[in-house]
Amino acid sequence: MILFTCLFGLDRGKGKGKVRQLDLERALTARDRVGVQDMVLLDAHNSETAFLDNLKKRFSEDLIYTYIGTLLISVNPYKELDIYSKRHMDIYMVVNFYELPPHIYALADNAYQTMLAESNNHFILISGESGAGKTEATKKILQYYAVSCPSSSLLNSVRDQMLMSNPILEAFGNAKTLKNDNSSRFGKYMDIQFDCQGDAVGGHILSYLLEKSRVVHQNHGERNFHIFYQLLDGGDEDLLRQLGLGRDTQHYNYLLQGECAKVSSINDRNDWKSVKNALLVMHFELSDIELIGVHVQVLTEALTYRKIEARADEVLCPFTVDHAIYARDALAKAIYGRTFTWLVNRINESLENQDSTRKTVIGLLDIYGFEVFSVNSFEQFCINYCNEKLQQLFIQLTLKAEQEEYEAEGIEWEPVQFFNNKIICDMVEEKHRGIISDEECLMPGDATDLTFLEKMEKKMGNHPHFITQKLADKKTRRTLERGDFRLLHYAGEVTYCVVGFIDKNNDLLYRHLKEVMKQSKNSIMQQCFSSDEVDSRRRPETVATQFKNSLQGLAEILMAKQAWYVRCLKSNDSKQSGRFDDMLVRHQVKYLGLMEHLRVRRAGFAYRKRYEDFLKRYKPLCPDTWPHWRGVPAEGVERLVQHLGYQPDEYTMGRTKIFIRYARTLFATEDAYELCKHELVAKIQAKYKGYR
Ligand code: AOV
Ligand code: MG
Repeated sequence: MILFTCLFGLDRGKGKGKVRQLDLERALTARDRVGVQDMVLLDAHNSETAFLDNLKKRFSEDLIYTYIGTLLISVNPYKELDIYSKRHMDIYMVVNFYELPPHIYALADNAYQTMLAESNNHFILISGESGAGKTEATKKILQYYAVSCPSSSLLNSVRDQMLMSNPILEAFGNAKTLKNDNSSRFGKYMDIQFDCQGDAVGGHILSYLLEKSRVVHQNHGERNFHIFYQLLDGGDEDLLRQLGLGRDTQHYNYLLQGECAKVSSINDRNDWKSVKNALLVMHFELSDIELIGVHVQVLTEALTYRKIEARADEVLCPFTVDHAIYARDALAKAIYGRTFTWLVNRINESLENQDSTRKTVIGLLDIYGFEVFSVNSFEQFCINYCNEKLQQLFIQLTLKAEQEEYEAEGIEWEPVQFFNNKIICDMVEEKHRGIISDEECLMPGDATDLTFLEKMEKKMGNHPHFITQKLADKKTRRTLERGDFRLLHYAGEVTYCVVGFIDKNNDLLYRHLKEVMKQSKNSIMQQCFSSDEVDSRRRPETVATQFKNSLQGLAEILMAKQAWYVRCLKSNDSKQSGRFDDMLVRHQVKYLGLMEHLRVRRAGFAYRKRYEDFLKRYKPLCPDTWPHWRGVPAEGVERLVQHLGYQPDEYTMGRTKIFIRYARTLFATEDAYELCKHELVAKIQAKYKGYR
């Protein structure tokens, strides 16, 4: 019954015996072909092979989504699927989670409906390695909210702006890497604010550590940020002339290092149009009306560094060429990074909701995924550490919290073992002992990359997740170059080259460059380089420490909200549609802890509600408890579920909450509640008629 409901979304309780029989047969045949849509329903639920088979079966039928309870797995199809139309949105809006094939819209809708019913805050954590589909998933969710939530024409502009913030930030913050043609090079957390009617009324974006070094250097096969190529390809002649730019990317050292200015999957010219349009919708209008268009202004800023290169050189005349190049690069990075921050602030101003009525939010988290290249540097270290933190958050919120809750509620429970990556997070961030404790980098003068490495060796020589050349023989057979260190991350081993660590971590900009920038006639630059900073003699915190603190802040924001998870899996490493690489997927399933999650889910309970809340909502369903139950809430709940005919295996009573094993049980109760509500309303209406 569950199965057939799940597969075909048929109405519960409808239909005649014979028809149902046929449907069941159909369902069983279909199950063979398309697998089960919730891993919890797998027969061999302990088997990783069965788990993978199910994913693969579904993938080959273009069914990229599969649940583990309420967690959504998404396998990147690397092709456009016809499952994201308005029609699809409409269907998912009105039907229960389990009654239709799994979908990102179903998860989005579930979070939204829960937010409305319980007036609390939520977030959707979208994770997976580079190229797995996080950014695409985020966009789909945002579109769902923008298109399908109730609307009043007044608010439409907020929605448009929310949607439009995307192409702008992607243009400035994404780039082609070897892993992904549209790889996010910054972390993004976006709150969507809803009023009590469920209207999207505002938003706010937090951005995390942009990979600035890309502005001045790209590895072979990679590009600078999209915006540069878009501008050169799509910008009209006047604009380019005004900026003193030519179309040919070959003229620009900052754009040609990767030797792949043209990417087949990317149409820079069209993207430029979208970005331009988005900037218009976002009202990028500055006060000076002589200026041609807002967008031009902004982009001029983003690109000013070209002009300033010359200025920097002038200022740095007495320096050696290397020094000048270094200073120029540092300035270019600073300008780009600060302009990006300015851009995010500017977008936040347009998304801001002014009125002070109570709002609830759904947060969307889309960060850069775990990545390993042939050479990995400080940037990969930060990105992978960030993923480590998110995995830790996931573990804390699901595997750990879930099991601890059963224990606290006195429910009989066989603990499920899992790898806790806290040990790796600690290794990175522990005070004095961790990799990014600040002392090394802030040591004036004599700290070099190699002394930094030596210090790490001393501190972490015995750590099971840390290896350098000196220690390599003891711990592993694989050789390491001098100057490399290897971390055993939750998602796999990564060898980092220490060269450049100290410099990138300090991220210093010559003081006089800041002064020059402060004097810029350009108002954005003036905002980016404030007097306070130039005048201040205080040494700023290192990049890694700032990043650590901002991630800590993020974790706190998230912990205060109810979590939903999308786990994105990469189907293959060559961006090919229809190819399901078993080894690759198996590896991801393993390190993401999906089997453990399933185990906890299966042995555990899909839903739980505090006795008071359960009773409050459902007491109209039982004459014993309606309208005023007098007695302990737990007893009231017991009567209520007896009356509803819950079977012993369907629920259990904890200290403060009722735990319901299957989603279908709760859905049936919820349906009964809806029916009862309607009957009640009809009764009241009838009575009212009688009075007239
Ligand atoms: P990521 O965000 O997880 O990587 P993306 O969301 O950018 O990965 O996805 C990479 C590419 O995979 C996209 O550009 C699409 O071509 C394809 N893709 C992903 N999801 C879908 C989908 N649902 N349907 C069709 N194609 C899809 V990174 O930002 O690199 O960590 O830093
Ligand atoms: Mg991304």
